[in-house]
Amino acid sequence: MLRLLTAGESHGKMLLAVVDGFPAGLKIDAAQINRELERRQGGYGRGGRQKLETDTVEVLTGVWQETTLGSPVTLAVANHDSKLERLKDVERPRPGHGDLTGAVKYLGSIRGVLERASARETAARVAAGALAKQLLGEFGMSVFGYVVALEQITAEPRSASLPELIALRDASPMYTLNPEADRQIVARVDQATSDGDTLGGIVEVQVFDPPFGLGSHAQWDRKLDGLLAQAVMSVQAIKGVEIGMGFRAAGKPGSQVHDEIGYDSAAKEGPSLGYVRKTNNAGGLEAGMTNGQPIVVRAAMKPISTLRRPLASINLTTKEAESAAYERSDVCALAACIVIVENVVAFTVAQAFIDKFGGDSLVEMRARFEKFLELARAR
Ligand code: EPS
Repeated sequence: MLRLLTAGESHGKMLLAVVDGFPAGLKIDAAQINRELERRQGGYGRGGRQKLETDTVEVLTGVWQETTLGSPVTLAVANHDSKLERLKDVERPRPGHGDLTGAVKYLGSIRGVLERASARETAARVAAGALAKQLLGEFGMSVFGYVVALEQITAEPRSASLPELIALRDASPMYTLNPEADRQIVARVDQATSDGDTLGGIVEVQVFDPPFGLGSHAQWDRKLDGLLAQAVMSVQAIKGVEIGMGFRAAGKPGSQVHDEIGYDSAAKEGPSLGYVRKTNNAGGLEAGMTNGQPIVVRAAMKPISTLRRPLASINLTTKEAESAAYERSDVCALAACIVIVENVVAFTVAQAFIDKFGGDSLVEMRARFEKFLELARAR
């Protein structure tokens, strides 16, 4: 079983990810983890914090001669802006943040909650997801995410080869696949910046070439669509998750939703095992199991809850009406959001992969993976 715990406050010493149950025998590429961390810091509309940080990973445990041992892998990302002990408490909770709920629940300070509720925690989840991507890569899978809408502006994705799409996304200020939409998006973020407001949007992730049979129909908490929804919904500021056609499927008849099944023996050696589909409205998941098509997950990010022009709130001590506190923040963190969701999806798929093929060593996993494919092709 692959598990992840993260620890750390936004302005504490560091963020930590403890990855337990990661197989032995994978040569870790720390530069690839750093590239994901760098991508998380990017995108148009980010705040001042990202100018202070250059997130890089330090692998503290679980590795010998750059190769995993099967023991817990601890990944650390240091905070340069580490000043928690000097920071004062906050009195005026921000609507939409964890300030009020956490201070009441823990009978304590707002500072003690916001430091952990902050999206800075996602640096640890991205580091763990980047490690998971390396494992998925060993079995031919790739995970690719992009922004599809900012507020009301849609950025329709292009179709091209994966390397071309990656280059297009990485050149985009909002990590979209649509340079025309980018011009409108940049103008809208500039407008929100001068208004003291914030913006959200929609992101989409695809996992290419997953094998058949990840997840299970047999029990509710083993269904991979449910596990993906939980993991993605837990990302800060996410308010909606869809698989494949998602909410749009509710507005169509079954004949326009379900992906008709064909067989093409020429595709037998590929992830579909020859069971081909003309559409992928199911987003690669039927009855909580992968069906050999790409996994497609979409998520809706609300606008960040820290507004430079603050909303109405109260003073938590006096209970008098006051406007909410403002702390340095982002106007739009949608580009960071897609990097986070991409890596959270990668980690969840790696968990399902290890459930199916075991997680002691890469060598054993590979043997079991090949055997399963051989048996499934003969099915
Ligand atoms: C973030 C770091 C934080 C915020 C943001 C995300 O740093 P600071 O609070 O020092 O500016 O910029 O966190 C929030 C949006 C939030 O609401 O807490 C990061 O590294 O992603």
